[in-house]
Order: sequence, then structure tokens, then C-alpha cells
Amino acid sequence: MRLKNCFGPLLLAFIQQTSAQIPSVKSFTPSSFRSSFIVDSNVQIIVDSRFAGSGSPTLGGFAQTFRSDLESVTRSNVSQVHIGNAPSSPSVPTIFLTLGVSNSSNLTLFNGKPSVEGYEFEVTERLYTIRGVEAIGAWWGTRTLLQQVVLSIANGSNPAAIPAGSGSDNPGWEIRGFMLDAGRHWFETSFLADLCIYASFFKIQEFHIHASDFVDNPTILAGPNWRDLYSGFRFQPASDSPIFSLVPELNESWTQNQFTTLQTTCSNHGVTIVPEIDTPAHSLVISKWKPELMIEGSPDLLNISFPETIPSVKSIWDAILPWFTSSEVSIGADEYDESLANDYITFVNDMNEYITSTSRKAIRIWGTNEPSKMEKISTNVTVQHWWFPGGSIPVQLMKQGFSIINSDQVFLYLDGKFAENGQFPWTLNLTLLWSGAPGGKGWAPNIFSANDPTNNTSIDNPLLRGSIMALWNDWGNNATTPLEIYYQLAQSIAVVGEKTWAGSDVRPSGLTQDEFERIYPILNAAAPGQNLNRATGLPPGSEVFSFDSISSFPLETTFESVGPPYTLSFTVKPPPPSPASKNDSVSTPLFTGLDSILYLESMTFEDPATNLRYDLGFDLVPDVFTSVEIHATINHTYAQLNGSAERFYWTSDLSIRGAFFQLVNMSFAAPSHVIGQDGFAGELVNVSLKLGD
Ligand SMILES: *[C@@H]1O[C@H](CO)[C@@H](O)[C@H](O)[C@H]1NC(C)=O
Ligand SMILES: *[C@@H]1O[C@H](CO)[C@@H](O)[C@H](O)[C@H]1NC(C)=O
Ligand SMILES: *[C@@H]1O[C@H](CO)[C@@H](O)[C@H](O)[C@H]1NC(C)=O
Ligand SMILES: *[C@@H]1O[C@H](CO)[C@@H](O)[C@H](O)[C@H]1NC(C)=O
Ligand SMILES: *[C@@H]1O[C@H](CO)[C@@H](O)[C@H](O)[C@H]1NC(C)=O
Ligand SMILES: *[C@@H]1O[C@H](CO)[C@@H](O)[C@H](O)[C@H]1NC(C)=O
Ligand SMILES: *[C@@H]1O[C@H](CO)[C@@H](O)[C@H](O)[C@H]1NC(C)=O
Ligand SMILES: *[C@@H]1O[C@H](CO)[C@@H](O)[C@H](O)[C@H]1NC(C)=O
Ligand SMILES: *[C@@H]1O[C@H](CO)[C@@H](O)[C@H](O)[C@H]1NC(C)=O
Ligand SMILES: *[C@@H]1O[C@H](CO)[C@@H](O)[C@H](O)[C@H]1NC(C)=O
Ligand SMILES: *[C@@H]1O[C@H](CO)[C@@H](O)[C@H](O)[C@H]1NC(C)=O
Ligand SMILES: *[C@H]1O[C@H](CO)[C@@H](O)[C@H](O)[C@H]1NC(C)=O
Repeated sequence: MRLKNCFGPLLLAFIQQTSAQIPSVKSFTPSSFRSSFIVDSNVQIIVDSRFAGSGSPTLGGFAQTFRSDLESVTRSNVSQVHIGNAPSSPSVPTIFLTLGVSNSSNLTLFNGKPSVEGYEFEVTERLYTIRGVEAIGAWWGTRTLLQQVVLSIANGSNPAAIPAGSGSDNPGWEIRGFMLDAGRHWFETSFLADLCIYASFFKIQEFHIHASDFVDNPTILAGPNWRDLYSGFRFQPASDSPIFSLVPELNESWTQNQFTTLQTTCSNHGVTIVPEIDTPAHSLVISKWKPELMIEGSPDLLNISFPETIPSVKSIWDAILPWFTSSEVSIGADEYDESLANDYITFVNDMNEYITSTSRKAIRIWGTNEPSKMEKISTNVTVQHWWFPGGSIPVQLMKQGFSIINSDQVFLYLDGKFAENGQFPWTLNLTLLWSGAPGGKGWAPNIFSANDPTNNTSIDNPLLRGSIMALWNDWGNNATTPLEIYYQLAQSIAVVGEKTWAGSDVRPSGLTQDEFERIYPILNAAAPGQNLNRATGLPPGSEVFSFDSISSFPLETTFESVGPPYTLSFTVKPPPPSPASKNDSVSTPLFTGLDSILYLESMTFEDPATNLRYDLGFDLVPDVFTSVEIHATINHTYAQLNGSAERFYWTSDLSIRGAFFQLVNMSFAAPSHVIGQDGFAGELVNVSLKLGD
């Protein structure tokens, strides 16, 4: 938030600097007393008894999550949430959550449509009141409070002090999301849940999960061995379901229970999961299931005019739709054969009618430009624009009445680990997102083109619903660990939070790039409810543990996993070779953690989420001590042996659509939980783990 200039420059500078946050708050007026709300260990949370049960999740439910988040950012206990009345003069610092803003027409989206996500807040010395339009609005108001606490503590205030005053805040756009390609890369639901929790700290309200796809290699695709290409369909139907055999690998799919838990966790944090099953292109997984549905020679495309095709796609949705609590789903519908435009349009309209009539859910498709003069896609279908050349032109679609979500790839696309032709950055390009008209604050969802202003629209266009950034996994499972995906998403999610909530040039409070870059690392490090950074809580440079000798293996530590940067050192004497046990199977875990396992054989790192292994290609000399130092950052992991300067990097070799191989570095969190294993016949001494590489 930024403050109105009604104080001397000194105070203004102080308060301004302590209170800019992500996304920036619309307006805040400091009270005329220079007082603060002190978030000390006596702080209590009261939920207005009239509204505790309002909303889904309820205001009372959100308050419970808020309480544990407050404990996380203050690092102290907070007493149980009370249900009660507004306290008039509380004796301890009190956060009061209620509903009913004084004028909800002040909290509308930029296009003037009503939004339930806005809130007002009022801060006095002892009382911090958050009034949501609905429960979700109050929830976002708690994110604002938490960020203020974090920034105040980071600024040396202990306990946190939040300036008194009052303000109001609401999103500029209805859709503020991120998409993850979980079709080409397998992710466990626990990781996806953590992403939701993380994103909610930045007031992101939607997680679009691309849940079916395949890893492309045009030569193999066109040949007889197309079934060898990796494909994913992540929803695991019940074993008696007619679509059960659609799932290619059950060990890489989510049961309904797992998915429901994920969906509930996200929803408890204000985030809706919008699932996507991509048809009639990107459908190799469906062709593996029912080869008769494919277009001969193009197993990634379904033959829509084949009579069984549409009923089969409907049978998939029949089985899975009841899982979803979202009011919308995406049927994908990108990159189909343009010469079959009429079939395509028939398909989209048929699916729209079917899904809407059976589930009352609306559908979305990716933008395409099917050149048909005969048929039109129903304007009830939301189009998610992603590119121009041959794709959709959003300003023209909006003229025809389509609602648009901006996912333009120039601004909003990432690819896991490696981007072909360097077309996408590693994280969203802040310079690009803050560039634009002179004096302006850069990109916002109404901007579709970086160089053609006629392709932008105005922020108040009623058909512009918002924006979703996307991270694709074109190279499949072996390109990244799940945490490497988080490293690429973390800052990008925050910047999308800012731009979709506050816009760019509308509100004076909008952040400059410098402000964003200054506060983002502080907020990232303190984001509650998850620990994707695998932080230890120890200061940078600390020793996490150190053992000169270990009397018996395995030794368990209290650190399940430690994120980079770190240095893991040890001296190991591999057991002498024993002819009987000599085979090339990897079997001796030296270190085991939540996110990685390091085996002695070929110095192999394993990612337990995908079960993939990455080795250094050589063994340490048996029966001889070698000292090993493993250095890791979020971009790489390498080993140095016996104090030598030579670095041995853990890598993966990615097949880039079969055209060439690309060597990339792998980053692993430290496998810090268990040292050695029972019956280890070698020796392992001088083990230490330090923060910093
Ligand atoms: C919080 O409460 C628990 C249980 O009473 C106690 O063990 C812990 O030390 C407390 N933590 C802090 C930071 O006060
Ligand atoms: C709502 O907006 C109007 C017009 O900008 C303003 O006069 C009024 O004070 C606002 N009300 C509240 C409660 O903020
Ligand atoms: C509420 O705000 C709107 C728009 O800002 C304004 O037109 C209207 O008069 C306000 N209503 C009340 C009751 O203050
Ligand atoms: C699709 O199936 C129809 C009906 O079986 C068939 O006539 C047509 O040739 C197929 N189209 C393609 C492109 O394979
Ligand atoms: C859009 O949906 C509404 C409500 O379901 C329906 O009445 C209307 O006919 C649909 N419009 C189009 C163009 O399909
Ligand atoms: C980021 O965008 C700026 C401005 O368009 C451009 O000059 C720069 O090359 C981009 N950086 C990357 C890493 O793509
Ligand atoms: C459209 O976007 C470009 C670049 O992103 C920017 O320079 C221009 O000012 C924008 N125009 C409008 C009308 O928003
Ligand atoms: C927008 O971009 C497309 C594709 O680059 C172009 O054909 C079109 O003329 C541009 N302008 C408008 C107003 O559509
Ligand atoms: C699932 O099983 C397949 C086939 O056995 C295997 O290749 C793959 O690595 C397994 N995936 C996971 C996550 O364990
Ligand atoms: C990781 O790599 C990316 C892309 O090359 C780079 O932008 C970033 O600064 C690197 N981060 C670290 C900590 O090395
Ligand atoms: C990674 O997976 C691709 C297939 O997606 C395969 O071609 C490539 O050889 C694999 N690389 C490694 C190092 O296993
Ligand atoms: C804390 O306040 C000082 C000014 O008093 C400012 O220089 C500094 O940047 C602030 N730090 C943070 C993290 O806001």
C-alpha cells in the first residue's frame, strides 16, 4: 500500500517504505495519530458471530487458516480463534474479521462488474478490523495483514507494528492465475497443494492444471512406434470405470481422494483449481487407449467425424466432472488441424452444450483461429489467448462477443528448464512486464502485444476476464525436479499477482519494478503454510549439522530436506568390491531426504517424486577414503573430490522434439534426513551440511 501525503516527509518515507506489498493495496489513509497496531504474542483473532458460517469456505474456516499463518509469520503461538462480537475497546491486540463493506460499488473490478473479493480494513492501536464483501474478501484482507507483519519484522520491528489508518482494496480482474503443465510432467498432489498455498499469499485465485498431454517427437509420432512417446492422463478413475484403462501409468495419476484433498486445500486458501483435459489435439493418450479414434498417421489428433470420437471424449468428462468444484473447466482445444475447422467448431460447441447441460459448468478453450465461414463457436465459451501468428486475435474476438483470458506467450509463458530458441525466459521477464508507455508501469492483462498498441484493449473492457501465466513441461519428467519448477514459478506468480490485482497504470499505489524487486525476496522467504524453499529457519551461512564420526547407521536428523544454496561435505570409503554383489543396480543410499536420495553407486541422485536417477557416471575408488563436497544452487548441483577444483555437475540430457539433445544442469535439495543405511559396509565420516554454496 502507499499512503496519501498528509504527513511530513520523514514519516511518509518511513510508512511508505514499510508498507508497499505484493499485490499493492488500492488505498490506505493513515490515521491522524502516529500510532500502530502491535502484533505481539497477546494478539487474538475474533470472527464476527453473525458471519462465521458465511461463505464456502466459511469466514470461520478462513480464520483458522489465518491463525496458523499468523503463527508462522510471527513465529509465536496465537490463541484459538474466538467467535464473538466486535470488541469496543479490546485490552489485547485484536484482529476482527467480519463482512459488510460500507459501499461495495467502490470495490468493483476495473470493468465495473461487482466482485465479492474486495475488503475494507481499519487499523487502530488495539483493533485491526477486516470487512470483506464476502468471506473470500476478508481472506485476501488477512493476506494483506500478514504481508505487513512480514515487512515490519524484516524492517527490524519486533514485534511487528502496522500503522493505524484505514483502507480499501479489491482486485482489478476476476481471473488471476497460473497454469502448470502436469500432463507432460508428473507431480504429486502434495507439491501442487503447496503451490496453491504459496500463490494465495499473492492473492492469486486460480490454479489451472493442464492434466493430459504427451512429450512430442514428430519423427516417432509419424512412425509405427508412436505408442513409445510419453503421455499422461492424471485423473485415476475408479477401477470399475469405463475409462479406467485410459490412464497410461497408474503410479503417475491422482486418485479421486488425493485430488479432492488437493482441491480442498487450494479452496481453503481462496484458490480454485480449473482442470484441463486437452482434446481433440494433444490427445496421444486417448489414441493409446482407443487407436480407432485417431486420425490415421496423426495419433495426437482425434478424428472428430469418426462416430465414436465425441461419445468417447464425453465419457471421459462423465467420469471426471463430478470430481471438480470449479464452475469452469478447460477442454484445451488448441493446435488442431486447421483444414478440419468445421469439425473442430462442431466439437467445441457439442462439448460446450454437453458439459454445461450435464454439470452446469462453463468451458474454456485455448485461442485458435479456425478459418471457417460456415460455423461459429458459441460465445459462451471463454477463449484463453496465447499467441498471435495463426492463433487468436483477442481484440477481434472481443468484438464478436467472446470473453477472453490473457495468457499471451510473449509476456506469460515459461518452459521447464529449457526454452527452445530462447523464446521464453527462465522466470517471467520483469523488465518486459514493467516496460511500455513512457511513465507507465507496464504490462497488465489488457496488453496483448508488446509492439502493436491496436492489439491492446482498455482495462474496463467487460469481456476481459483476467490473466493466467503458464509453465509448460515440453521436455517431460527428466527435465526438472518439482522444486525446480517452483524456482521458476515463485517470482512469476508474485508478479502476476501484482499485475492482475492492481493493474499497471490505474492505481497510484501500483508497484514499480524496483519496489517489487526489493520486497519480493522478503515475502517469498516468509510465505506461510508451505516450505517450498525447504528453508531451515537458520541464518544464511549456518551449519545445519556436522558429525565427525557416526557410531551407527542410519542416523536420522530433524531436517527432512534442505533447499539450495548449500554445501554438503563428507568423506566416504566405499566398501571393497565384492564379486557376489557386483551388479549395476543402484543400492547404497548415502543420504536420503524428502526431495532427493544420493546413492554411492555412480554418485547417483534420485528424485523420489519421479523415481528418475541422475548419475555422475563414475564410481569412487573402493576401500579408499574420498572427500566429497557437493555444492548446490537453484540452478545446479556439482561435486568436488579431494579438494580438487574440478567440478562434476549432475545433468540431464533432454530430447528437444527429437531434433537434438540438450544438456542441462539439475538442482537437488540436500538429502538431509537420513545419513547412511543399516549394514553400510564402508565408512562415512566428517559429514557436514552448511547453508550457502
Ligand atoms: C507454542 O506452544 C507450544 C505448546 O504449548 C510450545 O511448546 C511452544 O514452545 C510455543 N511456541 C512459542 C514460539 O511460544
Ligand atoms: C466510494 O467512492 C466514492 C466516489 O469515489 C467516494 O466519494 C466515497 O467516499 C467512497 N466510499 C467509501 C466508503 O470508500
Ligand atoms: C457508492 O459508491 C458509488 C460509486 O463509487 C457511488 O456512486 C454511490 O453514490 C455510493 N453509494 C453510497 C450509498 O455512498
Ligand atoms: C475420420 O473418420 C471418418 C469416418 O469413419 C472417415 O470417413 C474419415 O476418413 C476419417 N478422417 C480422417 C482424417 O482420418
Ligand atoms: C449461452 O448460455 C445461455 C445459458 O446457458 C443460453 O441461454 C444461451 O443460449 C447460450 N448462448 C449461446 C450463444 O450458446
Ligand atoms: C526482457 O525484456 C527486455 C525488454 O523487452 C529485453 O530487452 C530482454 O532481452 C528480456 N530478457 C530476457 C532474459 O528475455
Ligand atoms: C499497448 O501496449 C504497448 C506495449 O505493450 C504499449 O506501448 C502501449 O502504450 C499500449 N497501448 C494501450 C492503448 O494500452
Ligand atoms: C492485431 O494483430 C494481428 C496479428 O498480428 C493483426 O493481424 C491485426 O491486424 C492486429 N490488429 C488488430 C486491431 O486486430
Ligand atoms: C511408474 O511406472 C513406470 C513403469 O513401471 C516407471 O517407468 C515410472 O518411473 C514410474 N513412475 C513413478 C513416478 O514412479
Ligand atoms: C538461475 O538461472 C537463471 C537463468 O539462467 C538466472 O536468471 C538466475 O539468476 C540464476 N539464479 C541463480 C541463483 O544462480
Ligand atoms: C529424457 O527423456 C527423454 C524422453 O522424454 C529421452 O529421450 C532422454 O534420453 C532422457 N534423458 C535422459 C538423460 O534420460
Ligand atoms: C525499513 O525502513 C527504512 C527507513 O526507516 C528503510 O530504509 C528500509 O528500506 C525499510 N525496509 C524494509 C524492508 O521495508
